[in-house]
Order: sequence, then C-alpha cells, then structure tokens
Amino acid sequence: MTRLLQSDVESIAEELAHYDEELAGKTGLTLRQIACCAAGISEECLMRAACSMPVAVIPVTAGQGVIPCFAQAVKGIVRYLGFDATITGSSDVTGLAEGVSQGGRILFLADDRKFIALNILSGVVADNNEATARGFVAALNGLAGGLGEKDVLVLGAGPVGMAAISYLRALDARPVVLETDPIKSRFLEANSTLHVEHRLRPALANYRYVFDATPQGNFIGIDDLHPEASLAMPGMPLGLTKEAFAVFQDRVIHDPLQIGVATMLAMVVGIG
Ligand code: 2YH
Repeated sequence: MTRLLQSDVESIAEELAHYDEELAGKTGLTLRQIACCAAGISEECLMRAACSMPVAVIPVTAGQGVIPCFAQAVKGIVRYLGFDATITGSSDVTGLAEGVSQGGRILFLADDRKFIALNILSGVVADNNEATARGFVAALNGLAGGLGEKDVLVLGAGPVGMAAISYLRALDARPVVLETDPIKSRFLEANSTLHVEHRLRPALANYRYVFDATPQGNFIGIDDLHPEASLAMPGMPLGLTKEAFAVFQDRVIHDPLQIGVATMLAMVVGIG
C-alpha cells in the first residue's frame, strides 16, 4: 500500500461535488451508489445509518506519522455521504478514547500499513484494500455497462488485486492476472484456476477492461492500450503516462481516497 502524500489529499474535501459529477458522467453511478453497490447495501440503508452513527476520524502518529490533510479528506468524504463526522483533537489511543466518548460509533484510522473503519456497535472492521478493490470494480462495472462474461486484466496480485479478482468473479466477470513477481506468478499458476498472463505489452493490447492494482506510476503509454480500453486504477501514483491519461481520461477511474473511503463506510454499516 503506497503512503499517500499531502498533495494527493489536500483538495479532496472541497472538490467532492465536482469529483462526483465526473464520476457519475463516466460510470452512470454516484460515489454513494458505487459504495453501496460494492458493499451490497441499499442507499436507504446507508442513509438510515447516517442519521444514527456519528463518525470519528482519528489521526495516527505511529510510523511515519500524520499526513497533513489526510484526516480532513476522510472526514470530508464521510460528511459528503451524509454522516456527521469529526476529527479528534488528540491522536492515537487518546484520540480513540476521545472519539468514542464523544459519541463516535464508526471510527476511521490509518497507520502506514493498514487503514480501517471500525463499527464499534457491531465489531465489524472494513479494510481499505478490500474496500478499494470492491469500489473500483463496481465503478468499472458501471463504466463497462456490466462486466458479466467479460475478460478483465488485473495488474498485480497483491491484496487489492486479489480482492478485485474475488469481486470480479462474484459479478460473473472473467478476471485474468498479470503479476511481475515470478514466484507469485508461478504460485498462482500452480495453485489457482486463474489464467495468468506473462507479458505486459501484449496483454494490455488485448484486453479492453483493465484493473491496475500496482503501486507503479507512469508505465502505460497510449500505444500500449486497446483502443477501446476502460481502466480502473486505484494505484498511486497513476499508472498511465500523462499523454495516455489525456486520451483515455473519459474511460479511466482513478482517485487516491474517495472510492475506497466511501466503500469502507458502506461496508462497515452494512455487514454484521
Ligand atoms: O497513506 C496511507 C494509506 N496508504 C492510505 C491508503 C489509501 N488507499 N495511510 C496513511 C496513514 C495516515 C496517517 N497515519 C494519519 O494521518 O493519520
């Protein structure tokens, strides 16, 4: 999981309405609808929870410490979806105690390795990797007009890639995987029913639907892509070159936090 930078998150809160308009233009679904689809809950269910479940966002100083504007971005996304949200004045364990004692029922907190939402009433934890995978698959499903029976190339067999593969299968899509680590790639070939691709350029040229779950930036150019490619790209930084993004932007879903956080919220409300 790539550590986000202040520049990735500092304008998220104030630009959410515009972000959502663009997202709906591409996918036919709003951020709330994507989150609810991905979590398997109705919008009514989310809105009911919004009235009764205040959210506390807790800054965490462990490891490399607080990312300026990270908590503000999370709070902004949660409020955009209709929930009451605050950032605790204290961080870490003191912040956690503060968040709960001030009425927080859903807590958001992240260190360098894990980013979770915790519903303290149900005990359910939603992990950002899983939520990001589900949310971006739901968005790609909208962009594609349904992924059922369609081949989807998943780049990267890490936690986000593998969670995307599971959810793609649940939607009756046909995921194939390309993993550059030869040990992982051989393991998948020997121990799963997944089709494994080995060469990036030919695979990119062949598949119309791509899910990029790699942390690598700037490695996919215009000429690498299928002319009608649609791409879900949760990885930071963006895997496309600037030129490729300029050409394909109407069919690219990419954000640092919005879809993942919205889906975490819907998941933590919905399960349990
Ligand atoms: O940067 C991260 C995660 N990689 C976010 C992943 C989103 N897809 N976590 C940063 C930790 C935040 C910091 N501890 C804080 O500000 O509280």
